[in-house]
Amino acid sequence: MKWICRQFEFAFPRPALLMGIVNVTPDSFSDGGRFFDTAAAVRHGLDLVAEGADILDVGGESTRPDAAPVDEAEEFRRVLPVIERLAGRVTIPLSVDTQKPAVARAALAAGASIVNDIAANRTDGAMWREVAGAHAGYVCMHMQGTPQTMQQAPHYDDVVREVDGFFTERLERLAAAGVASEQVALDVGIGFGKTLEHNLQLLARLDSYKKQGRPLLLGVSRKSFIGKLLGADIEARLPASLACAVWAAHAGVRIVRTHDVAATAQALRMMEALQARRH
Ligand code: YH5
Repeated sequence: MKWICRQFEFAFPRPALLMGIVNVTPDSFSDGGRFFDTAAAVRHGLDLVAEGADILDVGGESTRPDAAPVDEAEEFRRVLPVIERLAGRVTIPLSVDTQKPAVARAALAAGASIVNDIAANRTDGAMWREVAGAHAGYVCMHMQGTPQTMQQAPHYDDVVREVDGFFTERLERLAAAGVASEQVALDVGIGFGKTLEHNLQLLARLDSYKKQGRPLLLGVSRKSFIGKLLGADIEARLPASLACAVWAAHAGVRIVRTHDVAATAQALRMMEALQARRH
């Protein structure tokens, strides 16, 4: 199985890929200037590469439940300078975490190779045309509702089956839009329109998605469901985040999205050393 992201090509099986999270958020120190948040995000991205990241995921829009949407001009100002600067300084693929086709297009022009679409384009084909035209990688993530409404009353009859049906339908629509299946990674979207129980069921049954024949990406790092299950504050969720990463990679997840690249790499490399010795 291959994942093609423009000039980059990942061939599986291989050790799980680490996608390091680079959030570009307003700088609380500067008086309206944009310099410091750009510089801090770039520095953080370089640190994550030194920790062993295989991909950097750059995002300018908070997608936490209830977060206000960021307008397009603001998202451009946050994300583009960071992608431009990182593209000139790292050799690994850059991903842009955006729901907006215009932001994706500009990020691809600035050197990004992957579009991480948490909305998976529920509205129209514009995002998919950008991905098809650039031969970019595409992360197709499941979300019920929108970031503003998704946690109000998530409901599924069978969350594992419904997410599987979503993947099947989206892979068909993507193909029709000119996005080859080899460009696509799938993501169940932990925390996006899911209760604690839904998140746990998805994690418990990750092996259900192997038959889709596409690499699975998973983002659990520091998420609220860990706090709900275990009562841990956000800064104390690393141990459970690592447990989920190891569990997921053992179940076949190929790309782990994380804030904590070095710690996650250590946990995954240990699991993989043991996995390689099973017979
Ligand atoms: C994801 O799962 N998640 S942004 C709240 C937290 C901690 C972390 C309350 N983008 C994903 O990371 N893209 C995000 O603590 C993503 N998969 C993909 N593909 C949310 C996030 C977070 C939210």
